[in-house]
Amino acid sequence: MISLKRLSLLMLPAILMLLVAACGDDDPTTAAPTATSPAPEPTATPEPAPDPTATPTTAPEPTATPTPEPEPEAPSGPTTYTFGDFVLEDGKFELRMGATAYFGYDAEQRIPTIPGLIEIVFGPIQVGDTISFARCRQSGSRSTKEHRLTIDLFGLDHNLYGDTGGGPIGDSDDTSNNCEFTFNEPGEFIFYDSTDPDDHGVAKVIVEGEAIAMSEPVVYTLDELRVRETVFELRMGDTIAWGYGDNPLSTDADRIRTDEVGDITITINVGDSLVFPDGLTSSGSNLSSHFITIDELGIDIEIPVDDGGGIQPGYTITPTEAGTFRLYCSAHPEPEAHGNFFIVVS
Ligand SMILES: [Cu+2]
Repeated sequence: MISLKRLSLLMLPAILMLLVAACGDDDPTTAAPTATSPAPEPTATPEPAPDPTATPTTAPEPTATPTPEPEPEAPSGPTTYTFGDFVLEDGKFELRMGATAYFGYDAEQRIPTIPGLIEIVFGPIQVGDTISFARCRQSGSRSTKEHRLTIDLFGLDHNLYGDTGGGPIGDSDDTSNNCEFTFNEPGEFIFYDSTDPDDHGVAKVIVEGEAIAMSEPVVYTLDELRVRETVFELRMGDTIAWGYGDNPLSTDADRIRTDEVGDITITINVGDSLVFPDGLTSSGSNLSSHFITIDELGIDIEIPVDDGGGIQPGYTITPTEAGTFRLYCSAHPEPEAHGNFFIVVS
């Protein structure tokens, strides 16, 4: 227990300081040095905690330390921008934002194009970045006809209208969601509808940076290669490439036939692979056996009338040199026998 007398002795310097501070109050420039000079004294008497003048003298120190906080610059790798749906409907596009705001658009916002007035602009993004949509689809209630999502860069011309054999690209429940686009070259890339190119307004992606050299070999997984009596048929499976995979000239979207599309042309790079999980097949209506032949690659495989469900499942073609290779039937080599099929390797 501290006696009242001792307490008053302890308080004396503090009271004196208060008086000094009060006298110099009207002149802050002179008050400042007097306030700091007796600073060591109150810190020496920590016991009288209620002394309010002791705390302000030490206060300026901690405020000085937080300012030089270093801000580490994170290395910026490729970015994936994730959106809700990209919707086509009569007369416009509509972008539905997801949980994240990008490019000046708010999260969960809906941005419809207005032809001539409002454009949807993704970007600028950097080369290597990905634009990912939950789905690319057409509106059921605001479409009176089939719409297509067409992006020349990716050879995409996808029918979005279920009633004519198409459907949305990408499913938010599907882990193999393919409604995302990675841009490996700079430029301005337009999303449009090949059935009415000027009727949806403008949606475009602006990509900046240096083009990425595409040195990675690409594996194209296709379903099967079929030789019919008078037709070659390429079954694309889920692959969309070379303008195939959803061809409007084909009755079945992923079956590309020489009697429907004319010449079939596949364009790949040296080292790329064409894989046919279901192998090489004949048609049940074939009358004689045929061949799948590519002279330059040393391929000459007979496809019997009864192929037993396909021969050589998983058949793979991996050209190791550039050239234009004609795939034909060595039993019926005339172009008109089965139509023309070219593999162009660069
Ligand atoms: Cu033949």
